[in-house]
Amino acid sequence: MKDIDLRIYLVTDSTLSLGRPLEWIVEEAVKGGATIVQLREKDCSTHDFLELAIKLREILHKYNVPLIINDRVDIALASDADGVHIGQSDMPYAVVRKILGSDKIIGLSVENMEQAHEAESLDVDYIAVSPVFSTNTKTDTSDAMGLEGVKKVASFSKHPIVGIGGMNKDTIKSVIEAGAKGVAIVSAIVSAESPQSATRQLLNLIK
Ligand code: TZP
Ligand code: MG
Repeated sequence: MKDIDLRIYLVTDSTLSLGRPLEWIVEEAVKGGATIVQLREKDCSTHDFLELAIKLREILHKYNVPLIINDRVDIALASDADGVHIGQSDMPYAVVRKILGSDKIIGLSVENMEQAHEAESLDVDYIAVSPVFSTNTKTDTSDAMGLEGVKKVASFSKHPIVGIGGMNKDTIKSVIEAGAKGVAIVSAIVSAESPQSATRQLLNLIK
């Protein structure tokens, strides 16, 4: 098993960055203690997505923080990112693993108990319980799994768990107490006035 620090897992969203450059948001968050970063841009051309991935990889490697690419295996390969995060309707895990090889990180979102059980047969590096709480950031989700969902999955899963959806200063401690190794956060960092101090505060809550 790879040793990945999942504690504060920043997930990007340019549309929520209040006009500030993504590179700045990411570097600030990392200075505040973000432990892993996922580039997740839904309205971005392939050209711009790759350019961003290459820029972020450069920044993150200075800090020794892994870069994960949402969905796009081709972008991950082209930017030499550290891994890919896939959802249930993306390229299947086995195919992604075959393309990326054993050293890269692959994370998988699970949206219900059945999917969490299915993930037991896969060598994914972590699973994301998605969403833990409903959130305005992503509204086309399955029903929220809640803290009970995190607890249940943690009770049988061999995989490290991150919680995603509604992760903020009021919720993250309980998600970690429910058995998650980390929390994947969009708006509470990306839209914060100071992404650096927001991240530092969040990390302190679960240290
Ligand atoms: N997947 C499930 S919920 C979500 C994603 C990408 C968005 C989480 O955003 P926020 O702002 O941290 O609730
Ligand atoms: Mg996806």
